[in-house]
Amino acid sequence: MVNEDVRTTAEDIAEMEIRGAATIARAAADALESQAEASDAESPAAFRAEMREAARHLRDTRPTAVSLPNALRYVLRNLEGETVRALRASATEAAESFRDQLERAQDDLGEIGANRLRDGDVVMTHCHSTDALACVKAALDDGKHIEAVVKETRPRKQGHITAEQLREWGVPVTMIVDNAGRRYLDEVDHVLVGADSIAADGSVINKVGTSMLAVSARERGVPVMVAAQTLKLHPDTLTGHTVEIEMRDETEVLADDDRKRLGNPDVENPAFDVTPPRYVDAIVTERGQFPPESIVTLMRELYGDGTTEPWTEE
Ligand code: RI2
Repeated sequence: MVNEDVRTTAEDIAEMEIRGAATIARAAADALESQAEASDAESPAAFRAEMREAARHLRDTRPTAVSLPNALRYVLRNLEGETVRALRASATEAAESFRDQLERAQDDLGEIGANRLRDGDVVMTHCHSTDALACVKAALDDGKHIEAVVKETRPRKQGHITAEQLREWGVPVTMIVDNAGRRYLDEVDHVLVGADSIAADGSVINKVGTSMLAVSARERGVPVMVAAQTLKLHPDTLTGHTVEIEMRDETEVLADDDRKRLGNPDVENPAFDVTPPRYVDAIVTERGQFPPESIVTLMRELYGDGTTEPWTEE
């Protein structure tokens, strides 16, 4: 029942060929659209069941970035119609409007984040976040000179993607290993990171290593700015749930041969960690900038009724 595009997208998300919370969300909406378009369901009920199954398949890939279930929820909730044809059209429309909102949100967020960056500022980045880089891009478009210290971000080295993008925009980049982060904090004006999920208490769930960087930044007096569209707000945390931290394959940390040579130590590979709100200065969204402790008001406004799981079987 699950269409080939959905399978491929799910695999690509799991393997991180498609990565980054916003990009994952967009790919998930595209995949549901393609499921709808290819569907040969003979009744509205069968069509809806197919869409739910496709959503579950996508949902099961990576557990931490809430943009994925938020995207699936958006498309499934906007399915409307009494015929398969009408339902199919509503899926396409929902996916299109989701993509539009996503793009607009990132642009608006970038403008707001850019207001925090002054001409000549140096930012330190961790991992690769399109939301965070949207702030740098908007500052560059405003004519500001921005430089960057880019942490490589082990184990997947997503800092390389950040460095490449910044260099394309002409930003001077200094690449450092993660362990050099504290040393270089004296030379930067902002720590600028993205988020995979934001909890109701303002905790930021982002690439593992973010919390260590934020604690050091607080100690050094460097402000920590988190760029995160409202799609990253995690509605389940309004009702006391915690955000599941993805544990990835151990070979990302230590290749099998090396592990054997070291006497087969245990290896753990959490992809994300939790930065408590007291180490974060501002969460920048497309709806404005918020101190982390007050993000819950926005979350209630946008996702107050949002913990339903429309992909579960009826
Ligand atoms: P945007 C990434 O996770 C990083 O943790 C990054 O900060 C976050 O997604 C947000 O990315 P991964 O998918 O949505 O590389 O801002 O594990 O692009």
